[in-house]
Amino acid sequence: MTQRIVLIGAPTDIGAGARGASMGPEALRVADIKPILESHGLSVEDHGNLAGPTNPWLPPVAGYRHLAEVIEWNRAVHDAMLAALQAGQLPILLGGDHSLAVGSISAVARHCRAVGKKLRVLWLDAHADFNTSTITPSGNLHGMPVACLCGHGPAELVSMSDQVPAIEPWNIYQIGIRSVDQGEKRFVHEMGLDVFDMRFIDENGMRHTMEQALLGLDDNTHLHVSFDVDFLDPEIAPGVGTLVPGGPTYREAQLCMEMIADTGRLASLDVVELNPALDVRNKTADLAVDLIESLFGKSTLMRRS
Ligand code: 6HN
Ligand code: MN
Ligand code: MN
Ligand code: MN
Repeated sequence: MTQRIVLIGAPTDIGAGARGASMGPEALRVADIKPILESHGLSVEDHGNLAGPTNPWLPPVAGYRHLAEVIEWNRAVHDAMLAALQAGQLPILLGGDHSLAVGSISAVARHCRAVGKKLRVLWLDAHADFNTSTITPSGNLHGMPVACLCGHGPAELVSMSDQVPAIEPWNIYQIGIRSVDQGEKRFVHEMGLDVFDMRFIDENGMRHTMEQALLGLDDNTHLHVSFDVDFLDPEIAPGVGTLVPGGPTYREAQLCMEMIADTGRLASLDVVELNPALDVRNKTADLAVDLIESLFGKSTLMRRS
């Protein structure tokens, strides 16, 4: 059966600390995400962009910046992702900043419970995104989606799925982490998240890291990948708002995507935090699309099976 991919654009930087991720969906289209995936025999429908409030660019209030607007955007994302999943499609969320993963993964978790599937989330990111209003250094909600999904955050975001918490911490595996705030670090340990940080990848290699992160997947597992483009080393991916040195190289990132593709379990995807205002001739968008190609099995064409 051909996978039917649906592209869902969410052009907003409402949860970020820099403006510009709102242009992410268009940059990915300019990088030919649709024809490139189609060139591998995949069926791809572009549903265009969701609508939501503009960015008022105000300071945080009670530990949250733009909370009302973040909630509104996430409701739109949740509904669009859920509709695609219910139609048997494979949704790709074109962000937008990473706060949108609350709506996206809340919908995926809701769908998995409805159809009796197990959920595994791979969180590819330089950051743990596990802050709360009391420990955040910035008030930016893109630093909080994982905490929200695990039940810690504003009620409207925490209760976006059919159940609180939307996901259990042991269903989420973080890869590439290298920038975690002080209070956030304690909270990550307390909640028992599986974190494959850059130290782990340095010591064990990407291959062993991915073998661990993909261990135990079966026919009944829905694999969701939340791909924050700042996962990648800034040398190869400058077009993001929060550059953290020491990320995966081009080859390491390719291997990560290829090993996910090999499982055949990928069922939904977020591509977030791409910031064209900070990019160089759309190079980071081109790279993101190149990696997404691998995520959908490009390299298997070069191998004998
Ligand atoms: N992202 N930990 C920092 C904060 O402000 O909470 C950075 C978060 C970055 C979030 O890149 O998705
Ligand atoms: Mn992130
Ligand atoms: Mn990040
Ligand atoms: Mn390519």
